[in-house]
Amino acid sequence: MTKSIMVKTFAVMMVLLASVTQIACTASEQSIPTAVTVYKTSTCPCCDSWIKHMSEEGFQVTTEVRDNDMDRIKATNGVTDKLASCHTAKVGGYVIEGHVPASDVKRLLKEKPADVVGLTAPGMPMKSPGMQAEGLPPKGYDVIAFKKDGSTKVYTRY
Ligand SMILES: [Cu+2]
Repeated sequence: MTKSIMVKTFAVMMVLLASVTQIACTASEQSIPTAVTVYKTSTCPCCDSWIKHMSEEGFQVTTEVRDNDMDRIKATNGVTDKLASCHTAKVGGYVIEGHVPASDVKRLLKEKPADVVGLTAPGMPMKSPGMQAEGLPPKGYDVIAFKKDGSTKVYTRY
């Protein structure tokens, strides 16, 4: 009798342990930070603010200061003058130019469009993450997707 209760208790404990382990694994899979490399100049405070925004949104950001190399980095990543902003970032094989909200980067990485090179917020939109006070919503600009064939389309309108 006692032995049977012990066996049952042990079985219940194993089931509980298994489900706890499963929950823990699921949670850690979801929280693995996505690596982002950001190329910027040393004199760009708004780039640093965007990096902070991305870090807070769960990305693991590596910063590369390239004071004399930004034109070449943009050119080799398909960022034309018309598409250009301050910093240029690489994440999951995509190019992220300028003050693109983290939510758009997350959507891009989820959708994984094969024809898209990257996203850009051309220029320096005043109401974008990194350009305005923290926590305010993006407003008054478009995030543009630029494609392998050279075409562009509006990805998100703010
Ligand atoms: Cu900027």
